[in-house]
Amino acid sequence: MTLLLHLADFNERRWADGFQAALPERRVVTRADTVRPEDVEYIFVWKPTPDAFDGLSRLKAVLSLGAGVDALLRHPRLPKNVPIVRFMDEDLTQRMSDYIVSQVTLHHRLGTRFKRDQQAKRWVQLYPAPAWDASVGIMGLGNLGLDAIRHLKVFGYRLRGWSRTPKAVDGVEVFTGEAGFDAFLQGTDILVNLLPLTPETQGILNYETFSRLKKGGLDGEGPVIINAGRGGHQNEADIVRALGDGTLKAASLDVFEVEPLPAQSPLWALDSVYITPHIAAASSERTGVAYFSKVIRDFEAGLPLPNVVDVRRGY
Ligand code: NDP
Ligand code: OXD
Repeated sequence: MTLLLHLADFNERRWADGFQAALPERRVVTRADTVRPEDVEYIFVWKPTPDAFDGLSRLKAVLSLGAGVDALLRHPRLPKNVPIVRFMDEDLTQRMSDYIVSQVTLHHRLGTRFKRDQQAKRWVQLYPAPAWDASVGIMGLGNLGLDAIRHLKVFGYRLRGWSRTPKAVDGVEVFTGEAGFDAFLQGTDILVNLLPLTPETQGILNYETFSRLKKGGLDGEGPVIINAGRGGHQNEADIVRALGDGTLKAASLDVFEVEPLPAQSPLWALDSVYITPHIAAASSERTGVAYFSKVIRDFEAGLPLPNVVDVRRGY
């Protein structure tokens, strides 16, 4: 069995050494090694090049380093009928919840307002309302959305959630699909995006969405958005416009339409925007190797593949 690593932006050799140690009985190769494509049974990918899958005629599974598979599903030569296993693990999930909690608490405690006061050397004792006065709306109630909710609950926030199919989540007011979107937005002060990028969710963070959010919450400093999904969810021109006319008061953005965010983007200069370079939840080498080695070992032993992407649904 040969496992081929195809990782842009990552040190393929180091990951390969990790896999080789975890799977000593298998052959683990990188793009720098010589390999016959027909020998490859598993490919572990991040940002595959156009020829990444060429000649891989005996592929058993595509293993995605990313938890989000939008780019992979758009690959023009992605093999059909080969299952795709996406990364899902505690370490990545915890990091994402850390990010969400840090940004929600920043905005609830009026971070932008006090930053501006500091810059102006202004001492104004505005006391932020308690957490239960702030309503946090999570778009996407999957692995990451539900874990963020679990962490936010401890702080006492009023929680709302939005998903494609109906679900019950303890302590959370849940809204479903197109029909529930407006009501979901109308009661939300802090909008958190943890959706996968699909044709249905592309561009969902737009001016129309922002203008439907609850007005005047967070002591008059809301509404705000936090996007840790994908850059394709947001219309950046609309974010700039909404921040300019007060429809939005602040935005935390981890992902962008174009990454790296171009130097000429107006977002860089806005003091109500909190930019991080797509680092909300990295996949760690240690947990990634452990997770995918187990996936391969279990599958070879006859167990089903976990976390298989539903290609028709797009996530
Ligand atoms: P999941 O697949 O576990 O959950 C997706 C959720 O989104 C589900 O609740 C699903 O609804 C909901 N959803 C999908 N389509 C729609 C729709 N059209 N309308 C309403 N709800 C919808 O994904 P994860 O939680 O694991 O990950 C979410 C995304 O986070 C990833 O796809 C990736 O893009 C992003 N991500 C970003 C990272 C970063 O560093 N910034 C790191 C890791 C992931 P239902 O439950 O009904 O199916
Ligand atoms: C992911 C990511 O999808 O890092 O895992 O964005």
